[in-house]
Amino acid sequence: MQTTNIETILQNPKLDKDLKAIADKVVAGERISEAEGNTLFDKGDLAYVGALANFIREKRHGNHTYFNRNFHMEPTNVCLYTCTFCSYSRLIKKREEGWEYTMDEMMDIIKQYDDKPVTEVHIVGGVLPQYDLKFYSELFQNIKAHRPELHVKALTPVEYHYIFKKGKVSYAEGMKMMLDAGLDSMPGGGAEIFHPEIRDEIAGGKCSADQWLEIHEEWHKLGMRSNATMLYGHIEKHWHRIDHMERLRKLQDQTGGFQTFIPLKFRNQNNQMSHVPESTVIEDLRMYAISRIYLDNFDHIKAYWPMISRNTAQIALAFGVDDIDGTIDDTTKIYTMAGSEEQTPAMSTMQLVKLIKEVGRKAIERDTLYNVVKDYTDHVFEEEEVYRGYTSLPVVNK
Ligand code: V47
Ligand code: SF4
Repeated sequence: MQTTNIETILQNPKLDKDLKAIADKVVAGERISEAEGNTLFDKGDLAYVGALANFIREKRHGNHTYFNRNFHMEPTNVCLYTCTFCSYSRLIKKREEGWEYTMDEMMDIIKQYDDKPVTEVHIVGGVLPQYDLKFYSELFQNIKAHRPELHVKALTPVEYHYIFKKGKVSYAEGMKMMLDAGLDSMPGGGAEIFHPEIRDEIAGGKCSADQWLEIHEEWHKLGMRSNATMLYGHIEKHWHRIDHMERLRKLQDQTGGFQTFIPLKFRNQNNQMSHVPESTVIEDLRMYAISRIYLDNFDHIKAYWPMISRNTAQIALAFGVDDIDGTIDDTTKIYTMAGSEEQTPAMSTMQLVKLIKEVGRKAIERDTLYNVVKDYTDHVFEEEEVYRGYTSLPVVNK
């Protein structure tokens, strides 16, 4: 897909003067201010923000578009917190309808991937007392003992804050314990919207913005990497989004530990916010573009395809996005429960590569830390590869 060229934007004599000043800064590689971030939301139409974002994306990554081969594992879909946007919290009252895996059951899931060329397991789920510091330390150790090269990307500050408090250890001590147990990186979840005006209403009770940021900071201090998300498109205003990204940009200036920013589109099925309409595709693309422009110290912007559909993910590659997560193999149902179009979120490597190439980008398989695993530019898929494990596994459990 072809976006408006940045030269066309710059040469437009009718361009608003504030937007012209922002475009000049972007071309010069300068950082925009919080006020200018808000101006982008107020005045920047899709063609304008898309042109700026694509300029930055191509300057940083050319046509490269990254994905990895991963699978998701969720210890439980029951949670004692009551975030209003989440389909898990309602299950605490009807616990028997959910699942709570034991250590053996979780290791069984890991083992189902033994002959598959996945490089990462992404572990995230609800918060329950039995999943404590001891449980997760043992889980990480067991995964590493079984498959040392599998990258463990696990849990968010929501779980860490809970288990460290319960285990009476500081954030710094706790993160060191996780590192020693085998944790390789931290995914970006649990961030939602940082500003208390919104956070208290939709995610009251779980870790605060400062606690979320502090746990990432401790992790970065150990020399380790993590991601950051933002749940947008519900009751927040545009300035809350800029405030959220500003807090991330500040921490990133200090630590440099974030790899990727992932705007997560709010989906309204099966939760207490079903009355809140979802954002339009235009708004989703503007969100990707503005995050690419604002977060000048983040290397990557990711579109999480199960939440926005494959078509929107494809278009997003022209609006600042350079990463579309992975083959995923979601063994559970968090995204389907929240209203994702994807009934069984899994794409084969072949499908992902095709999706990227169809819009004229280069498909690059990466590992979690963005080391290149394979450049698919000239790769022609042989039929046998489909059977050798380049496809995804079917859904393996409940
Ligand atoms: O924190 C929950 C979100 C997140 C809904 O780091 C919802 O690579 C939309 O963080 N509508 C967890 N979103 C997922 C996550 C993630 C996903 C993919 C990649 C990475 C990464 C991280 O899911 C939660 C919450 O913000 N979520 N309910 C919903 N109704
Ligand atoms: Fe629990 Fe996370 Fe859902 Fe909140 S978003 S209810 S913390 S699983």
